[in-house]
Amino acid sequence: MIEQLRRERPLVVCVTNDVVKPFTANSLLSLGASPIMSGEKSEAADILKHAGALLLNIGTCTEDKIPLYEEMARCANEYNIPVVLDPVGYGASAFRRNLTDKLLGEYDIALVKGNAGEIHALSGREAVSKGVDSIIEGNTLDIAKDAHEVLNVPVLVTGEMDAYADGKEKMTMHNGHKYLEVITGSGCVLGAITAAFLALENKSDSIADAVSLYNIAAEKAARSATGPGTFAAKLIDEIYNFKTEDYNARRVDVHE
Ligand code: ATP
Ligand code: TZP
Ligand code: MG
Ligand code: MG
Repeated sequence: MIEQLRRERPLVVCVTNDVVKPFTANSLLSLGASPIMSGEKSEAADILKHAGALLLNIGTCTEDKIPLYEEMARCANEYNIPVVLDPVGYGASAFRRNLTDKLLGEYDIALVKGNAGEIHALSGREAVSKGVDSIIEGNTLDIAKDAHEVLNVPVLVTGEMDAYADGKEKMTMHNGHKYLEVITGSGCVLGAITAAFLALENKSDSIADAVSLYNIAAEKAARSATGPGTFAAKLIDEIYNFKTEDYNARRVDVHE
């Protein structure tokens, strides 16, 4: 799919947080996709008309931006474009919970992705996030399956072991590097990359391909990084240089 992606260069509309916009746009460009960041409700229909996917990341959303998120979701649904929702900090505040619950309740979401604390709380369990960081120890596959059962949408839970659950597939993915925990936006960027893959084909393989590519790129970047700063730059290089053979050489996925 990576070759198809580089040929098709799908447009990914990103309504995302202020912390991660350049990192997200650079990662999508390195991948071969075409990013546009937007914060303007009145352009939703115009830009989504040509888009392959929409990313909604609530990381720095404010009350006045709720109509923007809703209009983007509405237009994407109208045009049948997959929507990836990243409920950043879901457990951290009532504002984040109410916004996420509204988006999930009123629009078709192709994928909810978040860290273990966010998705655990999203299933109606006790909120165990500290700000945007997960502090939960639970098994990500159990958390993904639980959330899928409650929400009835495909769910990706990230962490040292990533886990995915939809109506047909339950699986874990085991690539990645601990440097991803110490750069801000590593989860947010993965949300954008899954959106780019879903722009090509909306199936569970698309998610697994996206997660594995990103985490294998991270493993390769970590080989020559001297710390989180150099790692972040090398991660973009390794996304850019990723080859199909890298999957064969390093990928570790386990299907239930
Ligand atoms: P948090 O804010 O809690 O860090 P997040 O939204 O940034 O959450 P993560 O769960 O850190 O998201 O996941 C982001 C990426 O980092 C995913 O690709 C995941 O596989 C990877 N990752 C996270 N922790 C590790 C780890 N300890 N080892 C390997 N890869 C990891
Ligand atoms: N604060 C609001 S959004 C954000 C921070 C630090 C970025 C979170 O990024 P990630 O990828 O979820 O760690
Ligand atoms: Mg993080
Ligand atoms: Mg996150």
